[in-house]
Amino acid sequence: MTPISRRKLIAGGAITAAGVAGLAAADRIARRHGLIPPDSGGLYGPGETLTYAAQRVMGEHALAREFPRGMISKAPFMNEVAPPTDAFKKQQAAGFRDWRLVVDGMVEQPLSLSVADLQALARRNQITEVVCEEGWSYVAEWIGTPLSAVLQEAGTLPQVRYIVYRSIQSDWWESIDMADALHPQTFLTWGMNDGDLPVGFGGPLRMRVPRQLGYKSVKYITHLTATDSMKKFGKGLGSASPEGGYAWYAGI
Ligand SMILES: Nc1nc2c(c(=O)[nH]1)N[C@H]1C(S)=C(S)[C@@H](COP(=O)(O)O)O[C@H]1N2
Ligand SMILES: [Mo]
Repeated sequence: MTPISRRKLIAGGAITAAGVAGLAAADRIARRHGLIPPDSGGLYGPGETLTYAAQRVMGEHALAREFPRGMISKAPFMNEVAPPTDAFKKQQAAGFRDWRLVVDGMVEQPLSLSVADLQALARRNQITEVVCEEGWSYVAEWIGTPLSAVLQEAGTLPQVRYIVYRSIQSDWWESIDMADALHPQTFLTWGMNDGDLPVGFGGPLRMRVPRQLGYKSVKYITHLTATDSMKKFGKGLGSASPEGGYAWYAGI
């Protein structure tokens, strides 16, 4: 991605000018620099492009807020998910020994990793907030393997622009751009608050993208795909969220 200065964006009117003219200018500048989200063609396209481009220009490397240990929520809100299938329960009974994360697409070396493989690769922790678009949030410690370590292991090709991640729930899949995929706080999480990641919170493996809304933090991750285009995934809008009316880019 071409680095573009904040000044250039302001000069182009993206930040200062409100309204349709501003949006059109932002759209032009964003296109020139490749800062177009996959859902830019939809109803809210120009707005989505403005949000994404402005966030990327001003804060590609910004960190999500981390909290002191004393602020970890005592009763974190567990969002309801579909009841686990028999196949999942069988895996759970076996301690998720057979759980595999497949890494494929535009990589030098496709991978199939167990949770233990991930733990051996790298382990980090962060105390960050899950923020749901419905208005609630909680703080927890997340322990996991930075996604960047997995991508480095697989060797993503230079033309890769997005990492697609899928779960055992076919309607819960997402993608992020490389700025978020390589961001130090983006984790494949297998631990929470000093223990294993509970099933209700996405165990044995959950994506944590603390710079975006909770729906980007998909539970029960099984599959990563590196790609240069989102056109061939689902309806081509980047993830399941825009198909249901939510933004692909959900920065907070
Ligand atoms: N596989 C899967 N991942 C999911 C969801 C889901 O229903 N299924 N819900 C998402 C939404 S909308 C939010 S806000 C968070 C909620 O996380 P929590 O259960 O830890 O509170 O998980 C996200 N990840
Ligand atoms: Mo949510």
